Amino acid sequence: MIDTTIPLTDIHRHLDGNIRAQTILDLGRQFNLALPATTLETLRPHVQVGDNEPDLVSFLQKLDWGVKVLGDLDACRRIAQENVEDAARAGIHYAELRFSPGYMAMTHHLPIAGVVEAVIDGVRAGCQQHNIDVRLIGIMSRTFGEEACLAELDGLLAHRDHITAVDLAGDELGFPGSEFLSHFTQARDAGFRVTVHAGEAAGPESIWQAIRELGAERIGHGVKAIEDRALMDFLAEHHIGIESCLTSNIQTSTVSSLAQHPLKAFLEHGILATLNTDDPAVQGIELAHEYHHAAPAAGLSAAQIRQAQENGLTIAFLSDAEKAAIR
Ligand code: ES4
Ligand code: ZN
Repeated sequence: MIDTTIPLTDIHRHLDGNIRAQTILDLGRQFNLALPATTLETLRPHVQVGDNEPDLVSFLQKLDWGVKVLGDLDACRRIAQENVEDAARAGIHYAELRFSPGYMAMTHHLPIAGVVEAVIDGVRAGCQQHNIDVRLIGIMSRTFGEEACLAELDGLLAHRDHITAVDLAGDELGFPGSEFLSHFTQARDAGFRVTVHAGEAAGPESIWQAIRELGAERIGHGVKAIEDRALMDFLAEHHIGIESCLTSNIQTSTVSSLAQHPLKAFLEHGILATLNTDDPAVQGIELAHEYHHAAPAAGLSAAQIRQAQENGLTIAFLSDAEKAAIR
């Protein structure tokens, strides 16, 4: 159950993985694009996972139509604003919304710094209309290689004051973190906080790499930490939080069933693990589903679910004063 006395956070939520199906239709029409379908019902299988996907890369392909319809910067502003509205409607008090500006810019050759600015503007507009606090995390999409990630970092640095952290997402097996050392050195030097998708498709060594070489303060998914006892100890001791996304891990075939998910073991080990969505529209879920269905199915007790909720604020990329203000 969601504890109404604790602020509800979603600190692993992809803005570009959460574009409304109706908006994809609207923008497809506006920009005269040949979509694979023209009704909500027939579009759904193209933009939402149905059965579980065989792997992470297949899952990620479901995000493609959402960004292919981003024909101009206004479209980027619109989907950012709608994301804030949807998060607020989901009952979230504090969200960290992450996005890959290069991925959003790619199809229609938009300027990357312009995409970053449009997202910032859309989020600002959404926050003025809804009772929610939002911070932005800029993603470097490893799937498109080192050069593309450098271009993303440049676009994020152009709006440094409005971006809280950076992340590395995408194809973890094809593009190991070791290829992105200079990106993260530069990001940390600029004062960005750091979270990294690791231990989702690859093993525990990818999590060690993210911490030791990229400077990750939190880990996205981190599922494979369960295979390395010393890593579990390290995560607990050094307060490195884990952003768990239970349903996502089933849908990407990272974990075979919720009963097998390591989140309960992470919490029992004293790791600051949390409950989050990932790409809610693509997944066909919302945060309440993770609290009310996925977490109990993963064997979490009511007290452990409450602990995970509490951890969300503990590991949020906020100062102590900002956390106090949200309570
Ligand atoms: C991811 Cl872009 C994205 N969305 C969800 N899960 C992911 N894992 C790696 N990249
Ligand atoms: Zn993710």
